[in-house]
Amino acid sequence: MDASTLIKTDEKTGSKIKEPQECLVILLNDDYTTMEFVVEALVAVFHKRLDEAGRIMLDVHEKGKGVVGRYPWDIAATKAEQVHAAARRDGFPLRCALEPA
Ligand code: TYC
Repeated sequence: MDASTLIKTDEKTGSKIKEPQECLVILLNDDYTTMEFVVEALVAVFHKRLDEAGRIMLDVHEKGKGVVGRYPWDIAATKAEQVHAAARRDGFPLRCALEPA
């Protein structure tokens, strides 16, 4: 077992199941959010350096989506919500998705 999985016992079958403890935050491209806003969000919410934030933003812009980072589920959900709230506030449709690491 690595540090990203938690062994739990299935209540019905008694079998051991592995539950992912961490997840990836995936940033999704759209046609409306400004590049500047995305870079600022990556710096403010994910504490990326400016050069790294710019690289992630451009990668997502070109490929459609990209990994921002790997976090425990609750921290990832909070960060995604912070991005969504800031985007809503500024009228942008920017979205993040979470997926098991
Ligand atoms: N595609 C956007 C634009 O051209 C920029 C953008 C990049 C938006 C990354 C979202 O996750 C994103 N203004």
